[in-house]
Amino acid sequence: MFDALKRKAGLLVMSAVVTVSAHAAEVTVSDQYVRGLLPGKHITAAFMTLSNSSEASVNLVSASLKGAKKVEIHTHSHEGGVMRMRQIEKIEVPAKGQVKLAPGGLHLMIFGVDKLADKAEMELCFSNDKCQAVVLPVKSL
Ligand SMILES: [Cu+2]
Repeated sequence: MFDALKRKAGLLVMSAVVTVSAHAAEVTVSDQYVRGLLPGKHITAAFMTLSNSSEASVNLVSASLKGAKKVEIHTHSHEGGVMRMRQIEKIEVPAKGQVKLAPGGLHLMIFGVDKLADKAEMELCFSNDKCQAVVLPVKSL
């Protein structure tokens, strides 16, 4: 009887832990980098892969970079044969899927940055009200 109770308590604890970890980190960031500033420029862009391990899609809704005035979510689209950038409200990270931010496609446009060291600190905020800090190496082209 006592053993059975202990086993049951153990199972309850285990399932609680699993639930907590499933909610903790839904989006993971990989392959992230910021493009180094060109001489005299104050605008650059950040790229990364966002992976969602949860059963529900999550949107990236905002980002900020330490030392920069603002960060906008951008995409590229073809308009009359010309590639143009435009601002969008969010990037959807599909359930159990991933989305790549890469040159020529989705990116985080960084405005008003005077200098970049070899690493940049960014904060990403998601539609589930969670924000996470990401360190991005700076890559010069
Ligand atoms: Cu852009």
